[in-house]
Amino acid sequence: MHEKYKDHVVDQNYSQYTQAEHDLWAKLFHRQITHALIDRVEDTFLNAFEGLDLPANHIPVISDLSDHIYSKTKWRILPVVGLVPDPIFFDMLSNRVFPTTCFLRKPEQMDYIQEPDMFHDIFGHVPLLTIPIFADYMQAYGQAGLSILDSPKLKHLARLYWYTVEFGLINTPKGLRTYGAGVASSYKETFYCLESPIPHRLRFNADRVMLTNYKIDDVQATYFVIDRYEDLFDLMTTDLEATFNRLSRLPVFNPGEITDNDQFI
Ligand code: HBI
Ligand code: FE
Repeated sequence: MHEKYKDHVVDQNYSQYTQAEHDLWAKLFHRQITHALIDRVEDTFLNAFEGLDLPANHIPVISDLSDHIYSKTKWRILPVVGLVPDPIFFDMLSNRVFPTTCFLRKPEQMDYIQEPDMFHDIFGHVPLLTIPIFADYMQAYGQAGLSILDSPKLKHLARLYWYTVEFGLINTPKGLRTYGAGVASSYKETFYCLESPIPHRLRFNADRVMLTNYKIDDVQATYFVIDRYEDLFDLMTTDLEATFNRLSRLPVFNPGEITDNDQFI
């Protein structure tokens, strides 16, 4: 089945990594686990992260990690060069395959990198793939995308991905927490998304999220808060075609815009 992705999948070529890159992985890793994750990421994410037993002091071997993930939720990760085209991305997700980059950011990008590198993909996305309900959501998300690939409606799904998989917040008995891969792998944003008075934090509303644009080059102006991961999976089981048709007739919102119907957290 992975044959069909052969034009996008590369060999990790583990020997390519320099000691300086392994050391940078270790620095990024230790900074997140000592200062950022505790009391900021949601417990299921934290348990999933700990269950992965990722190497702290050197870059992981993607194929070994993939076998570990497969044993948990039948997801696989395959090394790619960078962002893969949407049709491939959605097809991969629909087959429980996640494309992970295999380059590491430069030291000067330690605090922020715009495109996903392997620290973002492995430290941020991989734990989510081992949480059963989230693993199911990711596959259902991929299947939803396959059905609308060639239409502008794909923007609705891209916004949903951005405000949940990448930068989602969740209410928990212990208070507001994050679960997004983009947050969990970012030192600055792990604090910012929960503690800064600047961004808006709104109750998750599917229409509102799928109509809200986002900036890819900075922290979020708005975060959306869910109550349960099941709510995301359930959304994928609704009549999305009808939803996208309805949304395509409605105006979109700017990243930091607020409306009368917004419920602030
Ligand atoms: N490719 N490797 C990779 N990783 C992503 O997160 C990714 C992608 N291609 C497309 C994409 N994300 C976005 O279009 C999503 O919003 C769907
Ligand atoms: Fe990502």
